[in-house]
Amino acid sequence: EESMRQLERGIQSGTLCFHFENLYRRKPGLTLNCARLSENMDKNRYKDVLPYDATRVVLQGQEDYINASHITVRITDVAPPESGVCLRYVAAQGPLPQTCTHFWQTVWEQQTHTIIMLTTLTERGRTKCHQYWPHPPEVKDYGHMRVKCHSEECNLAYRGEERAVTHLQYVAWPDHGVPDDPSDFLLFISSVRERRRGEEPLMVHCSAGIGRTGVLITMETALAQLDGGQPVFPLDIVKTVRDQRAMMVQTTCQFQFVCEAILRVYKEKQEGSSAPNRTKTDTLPVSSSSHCKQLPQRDLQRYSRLTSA
Ligand code: PTR
Ligand code: PTR
Repeated sequence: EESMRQLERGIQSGTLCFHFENLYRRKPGLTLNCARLSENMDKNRYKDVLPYDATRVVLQGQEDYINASHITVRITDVAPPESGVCLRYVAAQGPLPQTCTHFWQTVWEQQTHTIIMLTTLTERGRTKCHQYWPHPPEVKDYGHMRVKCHSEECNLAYRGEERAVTHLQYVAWPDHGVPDDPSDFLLFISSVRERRRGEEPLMVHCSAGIGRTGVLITMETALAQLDGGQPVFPLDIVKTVRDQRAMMVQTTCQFQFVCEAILRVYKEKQEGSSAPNRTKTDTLPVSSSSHCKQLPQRDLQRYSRLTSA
């Protein structure tokens, strides 16, 4: 496939990374006014990582600001049926103590049933994300939301609707870096892809919501394009995503990692189709969540119950 030959040449010659480094980090002409309002500044974890006004998630009610962006990527033409024509995300920063309520409000209002967390709570002694879910067996209220761990079976006398939310956490990936094992990361992405329900957005966050979150979105998009028999141009994906949230995919290493992972999946697919009886003993991305469970030290899954009063 032509785009894959281009990709391989681009990786080898270094031109892809060169173009990546020359791509704008922020789309010119887009404003960040709401994020910069004085009453909203303490809702931003990093004052240099802000959502565009055009794509920010607007909360219902008076206080409508959260550092989160709607991201939609089109898989063009023929899409794999399970993922729809578009992949939708809400890309967010790791919640702060004062923004946990807004975070759960977003989960509720954007009707997302999956939260993907790509950071740990602390890295090298520094806080990267506030723990926004209750310690079991606690049940905790965040504004009008009540959150409890699914494994705690207690019957809540709480009016209103209840939804199950799955929380997938990848714990082996420090900020500014790349996952320490591409195979594990690809398995993690397969379990993310299994969570797709039509065009419901997935909630994705890390600490700033740009580096690791950008890598995950770029990777899932590329895999959906590969599955749909579409050409894959990683730089175009990054550009599309940066037009919706600035600075997505933060470092050249991260971009290079994505490019190599895409090429690897493509090659493994090709080998797989030319030798259909080959046993897959190595770590191919396969659509089975059971693999995820063999790697308890890398991913965590939590099932939470979210109720709205
Ligand atoms: N100080 C700038 C501002 O907020 O307007 C921040 C900024 C960051 C501006 C990145 C532009 C940026 O894109 P590039 O790195 O491509 O110039
Ligand atoms: N100003 C911070 C820094 O450069 O360290 C912002 C920042 C933090 C940017 C973390 C990206 C970060 O990584 P991620 O988006 O993967 O959490």
